[in-house]
Amino acid sequence: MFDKILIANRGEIALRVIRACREMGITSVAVHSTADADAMHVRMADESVCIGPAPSAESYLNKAAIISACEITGADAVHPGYGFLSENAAFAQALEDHDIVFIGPSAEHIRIMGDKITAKETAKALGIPVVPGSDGGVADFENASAVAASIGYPVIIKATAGGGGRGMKVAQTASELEIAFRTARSEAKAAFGNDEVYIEKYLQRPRHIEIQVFGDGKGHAVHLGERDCSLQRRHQKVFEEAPGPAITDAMRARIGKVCADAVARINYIGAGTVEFLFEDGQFYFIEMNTRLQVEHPVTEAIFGIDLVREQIRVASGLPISFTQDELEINGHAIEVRINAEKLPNFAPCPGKVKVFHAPGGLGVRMDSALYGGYSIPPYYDSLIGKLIVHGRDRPEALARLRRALGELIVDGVETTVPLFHALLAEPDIQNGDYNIHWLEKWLARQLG
Ligand code: MV4
Repeated sequence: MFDKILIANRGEIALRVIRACREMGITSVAVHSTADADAMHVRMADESVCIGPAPSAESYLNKAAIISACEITGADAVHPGYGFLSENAAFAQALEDHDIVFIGPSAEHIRIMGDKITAKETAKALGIPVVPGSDGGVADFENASAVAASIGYPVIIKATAGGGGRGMKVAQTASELEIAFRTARSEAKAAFGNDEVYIEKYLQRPRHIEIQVFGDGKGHAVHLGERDCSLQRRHQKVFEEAPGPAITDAMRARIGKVCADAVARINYIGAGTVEFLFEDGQFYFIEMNTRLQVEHPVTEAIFGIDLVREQIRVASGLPISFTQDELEINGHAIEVRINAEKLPNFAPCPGKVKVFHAPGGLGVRMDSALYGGYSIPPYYDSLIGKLIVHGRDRPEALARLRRALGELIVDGVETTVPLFHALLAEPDIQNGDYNIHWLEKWLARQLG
Protein backbone atom coordinates (compact mmCIF):
# COMPACT_ATOMS: atom_id res chain seq x y z
CA MET A 1 0.00 0.00 0.00
CA PHE A 2 1.06 3.58 -0.63
CA ASP A 3 2.59 5.66 2.18
CA LYS A 4 1.73 9.02 0.69
CA ILE A 5 -0.80 10.21 -1.89
CA LEU A 6 -0.84 13.62 -3.56
CA ILE A 7 -4.28 14.94 -4.46
CA ALA A 8 -4.15 16.91 -7.72
CA ASN A 9 -7.42 18.73 -7.10
CA ARG A 10 -9.26 21.17 -4.82
CA GLY A 11 -12.63 21.65 -3.16
CA GLU A 12 -14.94 18.92 -1.94
CA ILE A 13 -13.36 16.15 -4.02
CA ALA A 14 -9.93 16.86 -2.52
CA LEU A 15 -11.50 16.46 0.95
CA ARG A 16 -13.18 13.26 -0.20
CA VAL A 17 -9.82 11.75 -1.14
CA ILE A 18 -8.03 13.07 1.98
CA ARG A 19 -10.71 11.37 4.13
CA ALA A 20 -10.19 8.02 2.40
CA CYS A 21 -6.41 8.37 2.82
CA ARG A 22 -6.76 9.11 6.53
CA GLU A 23 -8.96 6.06 7.13
CA MET A 24 -6.37 3.93 5.31
CA GLY A 25 -3.40 5.33 7.27
CA ILE A 26 -1.98 7.05 4.18
CA THR A 27 -0.35 10.50 4.42
CA SER A 28 -2.10 13.07 2.19
CA VAL A 29 -0.50 15.91 0.26
CA ALA A 30 -2.63 18.83 -0.97
CA VAL A 31 -1.56 21.01 -3.86
CA HIS A 32 -2.99 24.49 -4.29
CA SER A 33 -2.86 27.68 -6.29
CA THR A 34 -2.02 31.02 -4.66
CA ALA A 35 -5.78 31.76 -4.69
CA ASP A 36 -6.39 28.62 -2.58
CA ALA A 37 -3.84 29.16 0.21
CA ASP A 38 -6.75 29.36 2.72
CA ALA A 39 -8.79 26.55 1.18
CA MET A 40 -10.11 23.71 3.34
CA HIS A 41 -8.27 21.01 1.40
CA VAL A 42 -4.96 22.65 2.28
CA ARG A 43 -5.94 22.77 5.96
CA MET A 44 -7.20 19.21 6.04
CA ALA A 45 -4.28 17.51 4.28
CA ASP A 46 -1.20 16.37 6.19
CA GLU A 47 1.09 18.38 3.90
CA SER A 48 0.64 20.97 1.17
CA VAL A 49 2.54 22.48 -1.75
CA CYS A 50 1.78 25.67 -3.68
CA ILE A 51 1.95 24.81 -7.39
CA GLY A 52 1.26 28.11 -9.12
CA PRO A 53 -0.92 31.17 -9.62
CA ALA A 54 -4.73 31.28 -9.59
CA PRO A 55 -5.55 30.33 -13.21
CA SER A 56 -6.02 26.54 -13.46
CA ALA A 57 -3.81 26.36 -16.55
CA GLU A 58 -0.87 27.49 -14.41
CA SER A 59 -1.66 25.44 -11.29
CA TYR A 60 -4.16 22.54 -11.19
CA LEU A 61 -3.48 21.77 -14.87
CA ASN A 62 0.28 22.25 -14.61
CA LYS A 63 1.64 18.71 -15.01
CA ALA A 64 5.29 19.63 -14.39
CA ALA A 65 4.45 21.53 -11.20
CA ILE A 66 2.40 18.60 -9.87
CA ILE A 67 5.12 16.07 -10.67
CA SER A 68 7.65 18.36 -8.93
CA ALA A 69 5.34 18.46 -5.89
CA CYS A 70 5.40 14.64 -5.86
CA GLU A 71 9.19 14.61 -6.00
CA ILE A 72 9.51 17.22 -3.23
CA THR A 73 7.09 15.44 -0.88
CA GLY A 74 7.97 11.86 -1.82
CA ALA A 75 4.41 10.98 -2.82
CA ASP A 76 4.02 7.44 -4.26
CA ALA A 77 0.77 8.11 -6.07
CA VAL A 78 -1.53 10.84 -7.38
CA HIS A 79 -5.32 10.93 -7.11
CA PRO A 80 -6.65 13.29 -9.78
CA GLY A 81 -10.26 13.63 -8.51
CA TYR A 82 -12.61 14.70 -11.32
CA GLY A 83 -12.10 17.44 -13.91
CA PHE A 84 -8.62 19.01 -14.22
CA LEU A 85 -6.13 16.23 -15.19
CA SER A 86 -8.36 13.28 -14.32
CA GLU A 87 -8.85 12.22 -17.96
CA ASN A 88 -5.55 13.46 -19.35
CA ALA A 89 -3.68 10.52 -20.89
CA ALA A 90 -0.42 12.51 -21.16
CA PHE A 91 -0.52 13.20 -17.42
CA ALA A 92 -1.13 9.53 -16.58
CA GLN A 93 1.79 8.63 -18.88
CA ALA A 94 4.09 11.31 -17.42
CA LEU A 95 3.45 10.02 -13.90
CA GLU A 96 4.21 6.47 -14.99
CA ASP A 97 7.45 7.70 -16.58
CA HIS A 98 8.39 9.17 -13.18
CA ASP A 99 7.49 5.94 -11.32
CA ILE A 100 4.52 7.60 -9.65
CA VAL A 101 1.22 5.71 -9.67
CA PHE A 102 -1.76 7.41 -11.31
CA ILE A 103 -4.84 6.41 -9.30
CA GLY A 104 -7.01 5.73 -12.31
CA PRO A 105 -6.95 3.72 -15.53
CA SER A 106 -4.01 3.35 -17.92
CA ALA A 107 -3.07 6.20 -20.24
CA GLU A 108 -4.12 3.91 -23.10
CA HIS A 109 -7.66 3.39 -21.73
CA ILE A 110 -8.01 7.13 -21.08
CA ARG A 111 -6.95 7.82 -24.68
CA ILE A 112 -9.33 5.26 -26.19
CA MET A 113 -12.34 6.62 -24.29
CA GLY A 114 -11.35 10.26 -24.86
CA ASP A 115 -11.82 9.82 -28.59
CA LYS A 116 -15.57 9.29 -28.96
CA ILE A 117 -15.27 7.21 -32.15
CA THR A 118 -12.70 4.77 -30.79
CA ALA A 119 -14.70 4.65 -27.54
CA LYS A 120 -17.84 3.66 -29.44
CA GLU A 121 -15.99 1.14 -31.64
CA THR A 122 -14.42 -0.41 -28.54
CA ALA A 123 -17.77 -0.56 -26.73
CA LYS A 124 -19.44 -2.17 -29.74
CA ALA A 125 -16.66 -4.74 -30.14
CA LEU A 126 -17.07 -5.62 -26.44
CA GLY A 127 -20.78 -6.32 -26.86
CA ILE A 128 -22.16 -3.07 -25.43
CA PRO A 129 -25.25 -1.83 -27.34
CA VAL A 130 -24.52 1.46 -29.14
CA VAL A 131 -26.68 4.10 -30.86
CA PRO A 132 -27.15 3.23 -34.57
CA GLY A 133 -24.99 5.49 -36.73
CA SER A 134 -21.93 5.89 -38.92
CA ASP A 135 -19.06 3.41 -38.65
CA GLY A 136 -16.43 5.88 -37.53
CA GLY A 137 -16.13 9.41 -38.86
CA VAL A 138 -18.01 10.87 -41.81
CA ALA A 139 -15.57 12.40 -44.29
CA ASP A 140 -17.86 14.71 -46.25
CA PHE A 141 -21.45 15.83 -46.75
CA GLU A 142 -22.18 13.10 -49.38
CA ASN A 143 -21.08 10.46 -46.88
CA ALA A 144 -23.16 12.10 -44.11
CA SER A 145 -26.18 12.20 -46.36
CA ALA A 146 -25.93 8.50 -47.21
CA VAL A 147 -25.53 7.47 -43.56
CA ALA A 148 -28.45 9.66 -42.45
CA ALA A 149 -30.71 8.24 -45.16
CA SER A 150 -29.86 4.69 -44.10
CA ILE A 151 -30.42 5.16 -40.34
CA GLY A 152 -33.36 7.54 -40.84
CA TYR A 153 -34.07 11.01 -39.50
CA PRO A 154 -33.75 12.74 -37.07
CA VAL A 155 -29.96 12.41 -36.75
CA ILE A 156 -27.33 14.05 -34.56
CA ILE A 157 -23.83 15.08 -35.66
CA LYS A 158 -21.21 14.83 -32.92
CA ALA A 159 -17.55 15.84 -32.69
CA THR A 160 -15.11 12.93 -32.32
CA ALA A 161 -13.06 15.04 -29.90
CA GLY A 162 -16.19 16.34 -28.15
CA GLY A 163 -18.06 15.04 -25.17
CA GLY A 164 -20.17 16.65 -22.51
CA GLY A 165 -22.48 18.01 -25.18
CA ARG A 166 -20.13 20.38 -26.95
CA GLY A 167 -20.12 20.38 -30.74
CA MET A 168 -23.43 18.57 -31.37
CA LYS A 169 -25.99 19.44 -34.05
CA VAL A 170 -29.39 17.86 -34.73
CA ALA A 171 -30.90 17.51 -38.22
CA GLN A 172 -34.64 16.76 -38.06
CA THR A 173 -34.89 16.21 -41.83
CA ALA A 174 -32.64 15.80 -44.89
CA SER A 175 -33.07 19.51 -45.68
CA GLU A 176 -31.39 20.43 -42.37
CA LEU A 177 -28.45 18.08 -42.76
CA GLU A 178 -26.06 20.24 -44.76
CA ILE A 179 -26.14 23.18 -42.33
CA ALA A 180 -25.97 20.83 -39.30
CA PHE A 181 -23.01 18.96 -40.79
CA ARG A 182 -21.04 22.08 -41.75
CA THR A 183 -21.65 23.93 -38.46
CA ALA A 184 -20.79 20.83 -36.41
CA ARG A 185 -17.52 20.55 -38.34
CA SER A 186 -16.47 24.17 -38.01
CA GLU A 187 -17.47 24.31 -34.33
CA ALA A 188 -15.51 21.12 -33.67
CA LYS A 189 -12.48 22.59 -35.42
CA ALA A 190 -12.72 25.81 -33.38
CA ALA A 191 -13.38 24.09 -30.03
CA PHE A 192 -11.10 21.04 -30.24
CA GLY A 193 -8.72 21.71 -33.15
CA ASN A 194 -10.15 18.55 -34.78
CA ASP A 195 -13.03 18.73 -37.27
CA GLU A 196 -13.83 15.01 -37.38
CA VAL A 197 -17.52 14.27 -36.76
CA TYR A 198 -19.76 11.20 -36.68
CA ILE A 199 -23.50 10.64 -37.03
CA GLU A 200 -26.06 8.90 -34.85
CA LYS A 201 -29.79 8.37 -34.84
CA TYR A 202 -31.16 11.19 -32.67
CA LEU A 203 -33.09 9.82 -29.68
CA GLN A 204 -35.89 12.23 -28.88
CA ARG A 205 -36.83 11.61 -25.24
CA PRO A 206 -34.17 9.47 -23.57
CA ARG A 207 -32.98 9.33 -20.00
CA HIS A 208 -29.28 9.64 -19.15
CA ILE A 209 -28.46 6.40 -17.35
CA GLU A 210 -24.88 5.63 -16.38
CA ILE A 211 -23.47 2.35 -15.09
CA GLN A 212 -20.74 2.44 -12.45
CA VAL A 213 -18.07 -0.13 -13.19
CA PHE A 214 -14.93 -1.05 -11.34
CA GLY A 215 -12.00 -3.16 -12.53
CA ASP A 216 -8.91 -4.59 -10.84
CA GLY A 217 -6.69 -4.36 -13.95
CA LYS A 218 -6.26 -8.14 -13.91
CA GLY A 219 -9.34 -9.31 -15.75
CA HIS A 220 -11.88 -8.97 -12.93
CA ALA A 221 -14.58 -6.34 -12.75
CA VAL A 222 -17.88 -5.58 -11.07
CA HIS A 223 -20.74 -3.17 -11.69
CA LEU A 224 -22.50 -1.07 -9.07
CA GLY A 225 -25.75 -0.46 -10.88
CA GLU A 226 -26.92 2.75 -12.43
CA ARG A 227 -27.45 6.41 -11.69
CA ASP A 228 -30.16 8.41 -13.42
CA CYS A 229 -28.60 11.80 -14.23
CA SER A 230 -31.22 13.04 -16.66
CA LEU A 231 -31.85 16.31 -14.81
CA GLN A 232 -29.27 18.57 -16.46
CA ARG A 233 -29.02 22.20 -17.48
CA ARG A 234 -26.67 23.02 -20.35
CA HIS A 235 -25.04 19.60 -19.96
CA GLN A 236 -24.38 20.21 -16.26
CA LYS A 237 -26.00 17.68 -13.96
CA VAL A 238 -27.98 19.17 -11.09
CA PHE A 239 -29.81 16.21 -9.48
CA GLU A 240 -28.77 12.54 -9.61
CA GLU A 241 -30.29 9.44 -8.11
CA ALA A 242 -29.72 5.73 -7.66
CA PRO A 243 -31.33 3.40 -8.40
CA GLY A 244 -32.90 4.87 -11.53
CA PRO A 245 -36.69 5.26 -11.23
CA ALA A 246 -37.19 3.66 -14.67
CA ILE A 247 -34.76 0.75 -14.30
CA THR A 248 -35.92 -2.71 -13.22
CA ASP A 249 -33.76 -5.25 -11.40
CA ALA A 250 -33.69 -7.41 -14.54
CA MET A 251 -32.53 -4.52 -16.77
CA ARG A 252 -29.83 -3.56 -14.26
CA ALA A 253 -28.55 -7.12 -13.97
CA ARG A 254 -28.36 -7.48 -17.76
CA ILE A 255 -26.72 -4.18 -18.73
CA GLY A 256 -24.54 -4.24 -15.61
CA LYS A 257 -23.12 -7.63 -16.55
CA VAL A 258 -22.50 -6.51 -20.14
CA CYS A 259 -20.51 -3.50 -18.84
CA ALA A 260 -18.60 -5.39 -16.15
CA ASP A 261 -17.66 -8.17 -18.62
CA ALA A 262 -16.51 -5.56 -21.14
CA VAL A 263 -14.19 -3.71 -18.75
CA ALA A 264 -12.90 -7.02 -17.36
CA ARG A 265 -11.99 -8.10 -20.89
CA ILE A 266 -9.76 -5.04 -21.46
CA ASN A 267 -8.15 -5.31 -17.98
CA TYR A 268 -9.56 -1.94 -17.03
CA ILE A 269 -8.35 -0.71 -13.64
CA GLY A 270 -10.28 1.43 -11.18
CA ALA A 271 -13.55 3.33 -11.42
CA GLY A 272 -15.31 3.93 -14.71
CA THR A 273 -18.72 5.06 -15.85
CA VAL A 274 -20.43 3.76 -18.96
CA GLU A 275 -22.94 6.37 -20.14
CA PHE A 276 -26.12 5.37 -21.93
CA LEU A 277 -29.18 6.99 -23.36
CA PHE A 278 -32.17 4.92 -22.26
CA GLU A 279 -35.39 5.01 -24.28
CA ASP A 280 -38.28 2.55 -24.62
CA GLY A 281 -36.55 -0.02 -22.44
CA GLN A 282 -33.31 -0.03 -24.49
CA PHE A 283 -29.81 1.11 -23.54
CA TYR A 284 -27.63 2.90 -26.11
CA PHE A 285 -23.97 3.56 -25.26
CA ILE A 286 -22.80 7.13 -25.84
CA GLU A 287 -19.54 7.62 -23.90
CA MET A 288 -17.35 6.20 -21.15
CA ASN A 289 -15.83 8.34 -18.41
CA THR A 290 -12.54 7.04 -17.05
CA ARG A 291 -12.67 8.86 -13.72
CA LEU A 292 -14.47 8.98 -10.39
CA GLN A 293 -17.58 11.07 -10.99
CA VAL A 294 -19.03 13.96 -9.01
CA GLU A 295 -22.16 11.91 -8.32
CA HIS A 296 -20.36 8.77 -7.08
CA PRO A 297 -21.77 9.20 -3.52
CA VAL A 298 -25.29 8.06 -4.50
CA THR A 299 -23.77 4.74 -5.55
CA GLU A 300 -21.72 4.60 -2.34
CA ALA A 301 -24.88 5.22 -0.31
CA ILE A 302 -26.98 2.42 -1.78
CA PHE A 303 -24.17 -0.16 -1.81
CA GLY A 304 -22.33 0.87 1.37
CA ILE A 305 -19.02 0.88 -0.54
CA ASP A 306 -16.20 3.48 -0.36
CA LEU A 307 -15.27 3.91 -4.04
CA VAL A 308 -12.19 6.05 -3.35
CA ARG A 309 -10.81 3.42 -0.98
CA GLU A 310 -11.33 0.82 -3.71
CA GLN A 311 -9.57 3.05 -6.26
CA ILE A 312 -6.56 3.34 -3.96
CA ARG A 313 -6.56 -0.41 -3.25
CA VAL A 314 -6.53 -1.53 -6.88
CA ALA A 315 -3.99 1.14 -7.86
CA SER A 316 -1.64 -0.35 -5.26
CA GLY A 317 -2.15 -3.87 -6.64
CA LEU A 318 -4.72 -5.16 -4.12
CA PRO A 319 -7.93 -6.88 -5.23
CA ILE A 320 -11.38 -5.26 -5.14
CA SER A 321 -12.59 -5.84 -1.56
CA PHE A 322 -16.01 -7.29 -2.54
CA THR A 323 -17.52 -9.55 -5.17
CA GLN A 324 -20.48 -8.92 -7.47
CA ASP A 325 -22.56 -11.41 -5.46
CA GLU A 326 -21.92 -9.51 -2.24
CA LEU A 327 -23.37 -6.30 -3.67
CA GLU A 328 -26.95 -5.56 -2.75
CA ILE A 329 -28.89 -2.35 -3.21
CA ASN A 330 -30.07 -0.83 0.03
CA GLY A 331 -32.76 1.82 -0.42
CA HIS A 332 -32.52 4.95 -2.50
CA ALA A 333 -30.10 7.89 -2.68
CA ILE A 334 -30.34 11.35 -4.23
CA GLU A 335 -27.64 13.97 -4.72
CA VAL A 336 -28.18 17.65 -5.46
CA ARG A 337 -25.33 19.90 -6.55
CA ILE A 338 -25.20 23.16 -4.61
CA ASN A 339 -23.59 25.85 -6.76
CA ALA A 340 -22.66 29.42 -5.82
CA GLU A 341 -24.92 30.77 -8.55
CA LYS A 342 -27.67 33.35 -8.66
CA LEU A 343 -31.02 32.24 -10.03
CA PRO A 344 -32.77 32.45 -12.40
CA ASN A 345 -29.78 32.77 -14.74
CA PHE A 346 -27.31 30.59 -12.82
CA ALA A 347 -24.78 33.46 -12.86
CA PRO A 348 -21.65 32.49 -10.90
CA CYS A 349 -21.70 34.16 -7.51
CA PRO A 350 -18.30 33.93 -5.84
CA GLY A 351 -17.61 35.88 -2.65
CA LYS A 352 -17.31 35.62 1.09
CA VAL A 353 -19.34 33.00 2.94
CA LYS A 354 -20.36 34.53 6.27
CA VAL A 355 -22.08 31.52 7.79
CA PHE A 356 -22.02 27.88 6.70
CA HIS A 357 -24.05 25.23 8.45
CA ALA A 358 -24.24 21.75 6.95
CA PRO A 359 -27.34 19.63 7.50
CA GLY A 360 -27.00 16.33 9.36
CA GLY A 361 -28.99 13.52 10.87
CA LEU A 362 -29.90 10.05 9.65
CA GLY A 363 -29.22 9.43 5.96
CA VAL A 364 -27.64 12.82 5.26
CA ARG A 365 -24.16 13.41 3.82
CA MET A 366 -22.84 16.82 2.88
CA ASP A 367 -19.60 16.88 0.91
CA SER A 368 -18.33 20.45 0.90
CA ALA A 369 -15.10 22.36 1.42
CA LEU A 370 -16.89 25.50 2.66
CA TYR A 371 -16.43 27.06 6.07
CA GLY A 372 -17.70 30.29 7.64
CA GLY A 373 -15.40 33.16 6.68
CA TYR A 374 -14.16 31.44 3.49
CA SER A 375 -14.01 33.47 0.29
CA ILE A 376 -15.07 31.47 -2.78
CA PRO A 377 -12.52 32.43 -5.45
CA PRO A 378 -13.82 33.38 -8.92
CA TYR A 379 -11.33 31.21 -10.84
CA TYR A 380 -12.85 27.74 -10.53
CA ASP A 381 -16.21 26.07 -11.05
CA SER A 382 -19.14 27.10 -8.91
CA LEU A 383 -19.83 23.76 -7.15
CA ILE A 384 -19.65 24.50 -3.42
CA GLY A 385 -21.17 21.34 -2.08
CA LYS A 386 -23.09 18.16 -2.71
CA LEU A 387 -25.97 17.14 -0.51
CA ILE A 388 -26.58 13.41 -0.61
CA VAL A 389 -29.53 11.81 1.13
CA HIS A 390 -30.29 8.13 1.62
CA GLY A 391 -33.62 6.60 2.55
CA ARG A 392 -35.22 3.15 2.64
CA ASP A 393 -37.12 4.06 -0.52
CA ARG A 394 -37.48 6.96 -2.95
CA PRO A 395 -40.28 8.80 -1.09
CA GLU A 396 -38.22 8.67 2.12
CA ALA A 397 -35.15 10.00 0.28
CA LEU A 398 -37.21 12.86 -1.19
CA ALA A 399 -38.63 13.79 2.24
CA ARG A 400 -35.16 13.65 3.73
CA LEU A 401 -33.79 15.86 0.95
CA ARG A 402 -36.47 18.48 1.63
CA ARG A 403 -35.72 18.35 5.35
CA ALA A 404 -31.92 18.57 4.86
CA LEU A 405 -32.16 21.46 2.38
CA GLY A 406 -34.13 23.30 5.05
CA GLU A 407 -31.29 22.88 7.54
CA LEU A 408 -28.55 24.06 5.16
CA ILE A 409 -27.32 27.61 5.76
CA VAL A 410 -25.00 29.37 3.30
CA ASP A 411 -25.01 33.09 4.09
CA GLY A 412 -23.15 35.64 1.98
CA VAL A 413 -23.47 34.14 -1.50
CA GLU A 414 -26.44 33.13 -3.64
CA THR A 415 -26.87 29.38 -4.19
CA THR A 416 -28.96 26.97 -6.24
CA VAL A 417 -30.80 25.73 -3.11
CA PRO A 418 -34.11 27.47 -4.04
CA LEU A 419 -34.12 25.51 -7.31
CA PHE A 420 -34.25 22.24 -5.37
CA HIS A 421 -37.11 23.35 -3.11
CA ALA A 422 -39.06 24.23 -6.28
CA LEU A 423 -38.15 20.94 -8.00
CA LEU A 424 -39.24 18.88 -5.00
CA ALA A 425 -42.73 20.40 -5.29
CA GLU A 426 -43.13 19.09 -8.86
CA PRO A 427 -45.25 15.93 -9.33
CA ASP A 428 -42.98 14.75 -12.18
CA ILE A 429 -39.97 14.85 -9.86
CA GLN A 430 -41.93 13.15 -7.08
CA ASN A 431 -42.93 10.44 -9.56
CA GLY A 432 -39.49 10.07 -11.18
CA ASP A 433 -41.16 10.97 -14.45
CA TYR A 434 -38.52 12.95 -16.33
CA ASN A 435 -36.04 12.73 -19.22
CA ILE A 436 -32.99 14.71 -20.43
CA HIS A 437 -35.16 17.61 -21.64
CA TRP A 438 -37.41 17.94 -18.58
CA LEU A 439 -35.32 20.47 -16.63
CA GLU A 440 -34.64 22.86 -19.52
CA LYS A 441 -38.33 22.85 -20.44
CA TRP A 442 -39.37 23.42 -16.82
CA LEU A 443 -36.86 26.28 -16.42
CA ALA A 444 -38.15 27.92 -19.60
CA ARG A 445 -41.69 27.64 -18.22
CA GLN A 446 -40.69 29.19 -14.87
CA LEU A 447 -39.33 32.26 -16.67
CA GLY A 448 -42.07 32.55 -19.30
C1 MV4 B 1 -27.45 12.23 -27.88
C2 MV4 B 1 -28.78 12.70 -27.71
C3 MV4 B 1 -29.77 12.14 -28.51
N1 MV4 B 1 -29.45 11.19 -29.43
N2 MV4 B 1 -27.20 11.28 -28.80
C4 MV4 B 1 -25.37 15.28 -24.85
C5 MV4 B 1 -24.09 15.14 -24.12
C6 MV4 B 1 -23.40 13.96 -24.65
N3 MV4 B 1 -22.85 13.21 -23.55
C7 MV4 B 1 -24.42 13.20 -25.41
N4 MV4 B 1 -25.58 14.04 -25.51
C8 MV4 B 1 -26.67 13.65 -26.20
N5 MV4 B 1 -26.45 12.69 -27.14
C9 MV4 B 1 -28.18 10.79 -29.55
N6 MV4 B 1 -27.89 9.85 -30.45
C10 MV4 B 1 -29.03 13.68 -26.75
C11 MV4 B 1 -27.96 14.17 -25.99
C12 MV4 B 1 -28.31 15.15 -24.99
C13 MV4 B 1 -28.19 14.89 -23.62
C14 MV4 B 1 -27.69 13.69 -23.16
C15 MV4 B 1 -27.58 13.43 -21.82
C16 MV4 B 1 -28.00 14.38 -20.91
C17 MV4 B 1 -28.50 15.57 -21.33
C18 MV4 B 1 -28.60 15.85 -22.67
C19 MV4 B 1 -29.12 17.07 -23.11
C20 MV4 B 1 -29.21 17.33 -24.45
C21 MV4 B 1 -28.81 16.38 -25.39
